[in-house]
Amino acid sequence: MFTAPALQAQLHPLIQRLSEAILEIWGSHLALAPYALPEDLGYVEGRLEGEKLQIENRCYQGAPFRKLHLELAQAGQSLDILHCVMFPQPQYPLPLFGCDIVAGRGQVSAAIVDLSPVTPTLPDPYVQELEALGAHLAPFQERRQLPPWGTIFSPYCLFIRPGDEAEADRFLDFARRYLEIHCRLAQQIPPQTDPAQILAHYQGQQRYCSQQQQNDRTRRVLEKAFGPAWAERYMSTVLFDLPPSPMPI
Ligand code: BLA
Repeated sequence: MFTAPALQAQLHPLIQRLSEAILEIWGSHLALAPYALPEDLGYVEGRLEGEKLQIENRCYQGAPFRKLHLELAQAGQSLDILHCVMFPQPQYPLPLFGCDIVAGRGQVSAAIVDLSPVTPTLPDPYVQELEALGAHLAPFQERRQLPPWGTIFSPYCLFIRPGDEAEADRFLDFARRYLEIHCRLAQQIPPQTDPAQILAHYQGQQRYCSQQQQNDRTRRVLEKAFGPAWAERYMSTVLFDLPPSPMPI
């Protein structure tokens, strides 16, 4: 189950190292089963400005997570992407772990990691651990500003353009720690039974997905390679699909 994705070896070293870390941490903390993506969307090829665009998806499920998704993509020499989101089952008040690394021509332009709340604030144990870790206060040469749809992210969101290898290493270290904290706490925090709370968690995830679907940068890459209808289907069924409603309508 944990063989390296075929694309991995060709990608920017930060993407290679983080994707290895994600698969390793998932495998050591969670009991994983495959999660079926739409059949034609596991591995995808298109063309982006004359170059081959390849997308490779890994998708699992394992309590308390509904869906664990790791995507690697490459467009010729010009664009390498890592995208990862962990969707909890809506009974849990757990945040969404999300990260994205975008590298163009060997240089990482965006590296973002967050534990994004589905409740007004993160559960207390997350706040304590993330405060102690201090990624939100750590010095980086270039912290990037969040786009307007980025209101979904927590105060601990780390969004940078790494200035050198030491900063890339530091980002990798923080991203691993966010993931380790999450895998540990997710198994300690109990599910809730109150339907109103479950619905609130579900709506929090819904909001996360609809905000992420407003990321024009992602949409534009997919539209250029595959057309607008395909991009819409991919963003709403593979990248940011909504869980089935926990409530009878
Ligand atoms: C930015 N995402 C980007 C950019 C590109 C992509 C090309 C612009 C790079 C830059 O600003 O330097 C492209 N990302 C993709 C593509 C996929 C992808 C094609 O994942 C998948 C096929 N995006 C996420 C997740 C987060 C995220 C989970 O998918 C955060 C947890 C964030 N990406 C994110 C943010 C930006 C970005 C905040 C900057 C957007 C902006 O500045 O407008």
